[in-house]
Amino acid sequence: MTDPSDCLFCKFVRREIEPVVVGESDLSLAFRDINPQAPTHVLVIPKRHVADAAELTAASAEELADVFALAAQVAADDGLANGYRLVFNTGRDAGQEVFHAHLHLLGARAMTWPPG
Ligand code: DGP
Repeated sequence: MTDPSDCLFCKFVRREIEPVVVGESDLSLAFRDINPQAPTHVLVIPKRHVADAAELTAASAEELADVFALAAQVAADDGLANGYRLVFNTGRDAGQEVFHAHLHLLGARAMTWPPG
């Protein structure tokens, strides 16, 4: 497991490194992805360190719900009235690279299905 003191996204939460923050609650933080795959590409994370969506779900329904609520708030703020995509890459086969759970919010372009 990643040590929270070494975790990039924990450093964002502690503001040791400043991401481009677009939303925040007591439990969650939303910031723009450094390598955007859509005009809107935001990552929403629980402030507490958990590795992935499965761990987040097992740990706290409140924190899980808060991540989704903040994503909906950011989508509304970004004017994504025509829709958007929410993705938790969970584990290496899914392409997860950062092992602090994060919900991708993608929007402002038409999406294709299935994802690669
Ligand atoms: P995933 O593959 O699901 O683990 O997605 C990790 C995402 O994290 C990826 O879309 C790029 C993003 N990311 C990685 N490093 C940084 C960073 O330093 N700043 C920001 N804002 N995003 C980052």
